[in-house]
Amino acid sequence: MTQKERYEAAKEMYAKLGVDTDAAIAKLKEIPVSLHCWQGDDVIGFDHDGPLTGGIQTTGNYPGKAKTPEELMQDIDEVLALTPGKKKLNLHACYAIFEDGEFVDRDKIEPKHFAKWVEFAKARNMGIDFNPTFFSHDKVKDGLTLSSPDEETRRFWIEHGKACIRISEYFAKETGVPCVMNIWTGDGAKDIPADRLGPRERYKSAIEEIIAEPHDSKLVKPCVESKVFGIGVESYTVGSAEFALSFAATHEGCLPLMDNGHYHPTEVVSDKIPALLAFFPEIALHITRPVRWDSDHVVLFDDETREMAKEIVRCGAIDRVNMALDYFDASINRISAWTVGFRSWQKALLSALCSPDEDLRKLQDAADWTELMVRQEQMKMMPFGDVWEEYCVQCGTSADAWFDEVMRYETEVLAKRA
Ligand code: RNT
Ligand code: ZN
Repeated sequence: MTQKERYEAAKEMYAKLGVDTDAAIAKLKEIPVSLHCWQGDDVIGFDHDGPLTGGIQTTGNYPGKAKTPEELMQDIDEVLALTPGKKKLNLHACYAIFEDGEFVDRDKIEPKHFAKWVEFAKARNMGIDFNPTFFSHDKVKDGLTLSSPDEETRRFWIEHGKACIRISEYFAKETGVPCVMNIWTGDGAKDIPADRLGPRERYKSAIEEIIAEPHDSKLVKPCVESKVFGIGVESYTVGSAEFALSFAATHEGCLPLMDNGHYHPTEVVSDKIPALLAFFPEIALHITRPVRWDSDHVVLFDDETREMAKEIVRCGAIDRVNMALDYFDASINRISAWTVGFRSWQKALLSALCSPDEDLRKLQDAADWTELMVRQEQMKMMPFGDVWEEYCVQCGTSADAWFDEVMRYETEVLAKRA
């Protein structure tokens, strides 16, 4: 059978269950997913020489990581060519591009330091999402930034956040696509604190100052990302789940951002998505793969990834959930890591779009849990691979031949890097 014949056969099987695979494919082509630039260089950026800090860690030293803006852009282009689907570009402030000999600290960065990224994104028809970088910097004092008791430290980071609001608005105006600006800090304590409220009160008013920076709320969507703990920050996290959720709930225009690596291991973000959708007009996600902790392994087409996509789709919330990838593996070929992760989320979305949700919901409402179980199990055996292949072909990529290209790129480009 040819690929087309296999797709036609699959389409017919799905149609018998009331699923229109052509419509699912067409829909997925419109869903923007934010591709994080930081898989390409192990979350380093271009504005400092020091190590990655803030309680996050990359492990591994696979050769060929991008060390300059040109290399990173070249690598992103490679990933764009290898992945189907609509993308936004997700940048961190530490990826500012300075002129030769120029250095501007994070409290003073300006839109012009991201002009090259705007040019890059526009030429590829992508919107841009943004993140102030509250880590890997010598102004992180005793593990704290926005919640620091030291006035000068806090001020520096508030100014950084405000500068990032201005840059986010610039991105939105230039690209014509709203910019999601995510605030995450690794602020916390390694050991048992004496004061858990003080840092949270300072964090709260600092974020309030940042989002008070004048901006058009249709163009800039500030988010707060929570976390349970970080490496070296095991006992106390200022921006905990309750803190971030309460902040977003009480501040108009501020979105809660859930990273599925940031909860206790038995909690699942798939269940939290509909809980938040009952209250927030929009939410944001960082899609990752936690292995025992917030390890940021490459996203796979695994059960929880699929479950998260299912919730977004069956809640009818595709337009209300801002989806971004967030993982960084330095132990394998980074282009392959990036590609596998992006493709996995695409697969999860496509498979969610190929589910007979209305029928399944009716079974639940009729309390027919017997048939519901049978139908849900039946869906797992459907010829989804043929639908996926058709989607890839329609998007001008291949379902599995992409890896040969990664290997060519490794030999001809990555291996030649210093
Ligand atoms: C860290 C958070 C945060 C970062 C990125 C680089 O635990 O997940 O989102 O991974 O901003
Ligand atoms: Zn995250």
